Amino acid sequence: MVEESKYIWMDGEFVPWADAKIHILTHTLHYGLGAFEGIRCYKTSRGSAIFRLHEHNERFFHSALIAGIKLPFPKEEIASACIETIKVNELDECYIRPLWHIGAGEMGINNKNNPVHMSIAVWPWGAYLGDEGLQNGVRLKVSSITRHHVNITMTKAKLCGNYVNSQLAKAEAIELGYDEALMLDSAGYVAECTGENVFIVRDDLIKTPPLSSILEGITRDSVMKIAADQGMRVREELFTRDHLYTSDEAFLTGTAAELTPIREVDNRLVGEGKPGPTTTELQKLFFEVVQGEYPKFTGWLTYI
Ligand code: PPE
Repeated sequence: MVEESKYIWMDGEFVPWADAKIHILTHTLHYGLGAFEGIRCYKTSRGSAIFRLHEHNERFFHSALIAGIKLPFPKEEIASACIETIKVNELDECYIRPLWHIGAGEMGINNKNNPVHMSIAVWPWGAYLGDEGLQNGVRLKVSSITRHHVNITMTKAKLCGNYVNSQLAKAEAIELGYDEALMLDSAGYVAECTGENVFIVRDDLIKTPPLSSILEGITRDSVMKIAADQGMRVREELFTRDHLYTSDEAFLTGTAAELTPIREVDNRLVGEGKPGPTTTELQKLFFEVVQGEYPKFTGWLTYI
């Protein structure tokens, strides 16, 4: 169960957690067009700080732009509402979930006459794929479900409906006893997981799939920049599942999953079946960055 906080911001007001309800004819509930963000706020030695708030907020508004939806609040107000929501809930570390959705009004596919609502919920959220996964790596199964094609549902928007595809893949992987599903794109190349981007390390070269069919992950971008700053070689390139099987190391990135090592794919050990040196180093640096301990990237933190 999600750990309840005190208040949820809904259309400009703080509503007690238990009262944050919506109507059953909410358009998004029926037809899936809405979008969310996932952001983390970390405790640092100088107080709590939101990691890359500006970039998440930008993507939140881009999701609306892609969907052709006009949002009722300006970007600046949503950024300050994220900060205020953490403050009223008196949390020093949490996950932040902004969401816009289309409300009740008319029924039918046309959404143009229905109101658009915005909300921000926050709650404490530990290691997304478990503490054990974060430390020792997770086990993946290549999914029988193909990841989105760019021209079916556009993959750069974090649309609620896009996660039906993720849920089908996740359920299949969990039922088969794995931690997460690895999804291939419509051409058969490695795309991403149900809620994370994928990286491999091979002969001292770090590779991640290009932005063609995946979500433009903000953690992905952060890790690529941290690696480059460390003088590591990073390249965006399409690769196949067998290239992943035979890589030296592999890991996942995401706001919820942070930087989680991959120890096994389709019952084949990746490298030695435990987090490799590059993964371990990048994970350590990533946590330094989010805690404001890596001087070059302190600009990514918004202190609250
Ligand atoms: N791909 C997908 C499909 C995805 O959902 C996420 C985030 C990422 C990549 C990584 O993006 P970023 O967070 O910007 O690095 N998934 C969010 C949802 C998790 C959930 O279960 O809810 C997240 O990590 O917050």
